[in-house]
Order: sequence, then structure tokens, then C-alpha cells
Amino acid sequence: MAETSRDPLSLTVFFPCYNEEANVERTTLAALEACRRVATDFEVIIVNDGSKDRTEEVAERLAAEHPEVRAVHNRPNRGYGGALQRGFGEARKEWVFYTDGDGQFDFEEIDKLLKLRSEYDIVSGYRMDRKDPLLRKLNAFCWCTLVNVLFRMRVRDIDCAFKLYPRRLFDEIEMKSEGALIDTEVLARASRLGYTIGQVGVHHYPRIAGEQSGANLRVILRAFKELFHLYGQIRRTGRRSPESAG
Ligand SMILES: Nc1nc2c(ncn2[C@@H]2O[C@H](COP(=O)(O)OP(=O)(O)O)[C@@H](O)[C@H]2O)c(=O)[nH]1
Ligand SMILES: [Mg+2]
Repeated sequence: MAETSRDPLSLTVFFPCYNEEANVERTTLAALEACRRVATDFEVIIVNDGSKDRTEEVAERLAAEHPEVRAVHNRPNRGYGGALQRGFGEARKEWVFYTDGDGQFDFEEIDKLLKLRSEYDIVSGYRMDRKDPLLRKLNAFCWCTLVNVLFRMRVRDIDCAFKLYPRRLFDEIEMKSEGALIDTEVLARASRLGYTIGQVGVHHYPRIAGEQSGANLRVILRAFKELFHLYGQIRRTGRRSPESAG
């Protein structure tokens, strides 16, 4: 292969998939293309969260076709948090990037996050033009404000599925959320340890295939229940100063 002048970058990319048979191939190919462009050493992990459709079969085929791709399966389905926990736990490279498996984000925008990794410990995207109904956006705004106040953070779009973490963070924290609270949990625990968070705007696209389930009432109630527990736990742990992070 030709020599490039790229900085060395060791990168795990993963994405959760729940009933994404119509999206998983497109998402995997987009991930591979972006990784080949930005990273010198990488792996792509498909986290199939106990899908009831053909996601597992397609994921296994993709893993067999591409040596850099691995498929892991939660059986049975654990939920969004359980899927993200699995991805963070499986990651073997220095940096861990995740997004959703449904194609609502553009992998090519990973550069925006990578650029900020020398300035911040963590880099999170925020959706500049979120493609969701107004009520969902309003709920998200209230949720984001609430968790920022509770955990003393200033994250613009807490649930934006476009984030870059140093892998070492996952040796330091224990995650408990199996549901949608996971994004809040990881950022709250990390900022408690003094990790700094950079933020950058990214685009958001409508889902073109498969079904959305992120706004189900069951998902929301579970998030509140897990929030209640997390708040109690985090209040009991000490705060580490930013200088000693990592
Ligand atoms: N809702 C949901 N999504 C899951 C689950 N496990 C993994 N996912 C994945 O999480 C991502 C976000 O789900 P989605 O329903 O699109 O939520 P939204 O984009 O916030 O509306 C998708 O890639 C799903 O395939 C699960 O148990 N429930
Ligand atoms: Mg989605």
C-alpha cells in the first residue's frame, strides 16, 4: 500500500443495530470507507442487539467478507444502553467512535471530531438540523437541560449518536444503563473524573429505512428510572480535578 502522510490513528468504530436489516450493509460500507480514509489501524464492530429480522445474518456475512469487520450479538435484546456498553467493551483500539446503525448520520463528518481530539479528552457532535418531529425535539431539549443541571455539564445535544471517546475511559468507569440513559451516564461519569468534552455541529438525516423506536414511552420511562439511580450513585462518588484526568 502507498505511504501516506496521515497521523497515526488507532480507531474502533461501532454502531448498534436493532432490526436494521435494511440499513446495516450501507452503514458498514460507509464506516469502512471513512476508516480507510482517516485511520491507520482500525476495526469496525456491528453490535446487533438481538434483532428479530435478518440483521444478524447480514452482519455475519459482512464480517466474513471484510477482515476489519466484526459482528457481535446481544441475545436477547438489551436495549440501546446495553448495545452501547457492548460496543465500548469490545473496542480494542485507542479511540472509540460510535454512531447509530440506521444511517441518520454521515460517517464522513468524523473528521470534525478527530480534529478536536488534541484539545479535548472526548468529542461529541450536536445535531445542527435535527430531523425529528417538533414534539420530539422539545422533549429532547427538556431532557438535555435536566441532565446538564443534575450533573453540572454543558452538553448541547446529550443523545447525539456521534461521539469520540478515548478507550481508556472505559477502563475507568462502570456503566449500568441498559436503556437510553447511556449517553448521559458515560458523559456524567467522565466529567466527574475530569475528562473535558469538545463539541461540534454535525448533520442529521431522516431515516430512510426501518423503524424508529427511540421515542417510545417505554424507552422514556426506562430512562427516567435509570436517571434516578444514576443521580444517587454519582452524588456518592467524589469529583476529580481536570488536571488529573486520564
Ligand atoms: N430503540 C432501540 N434502538 C436500538 C436498540 N438496540 C439498538 N438500537 C439502535 O439504536 C439506534 C437508534 O435507534 P432509533 O430507533 O433510530 O432512535 P432515534 O434515532 O433516537 O429515533 C439504531 O441504530 C437502532 O438500531 C433497542 O433496543 N432499541
Ligand atoms: Mg435513528
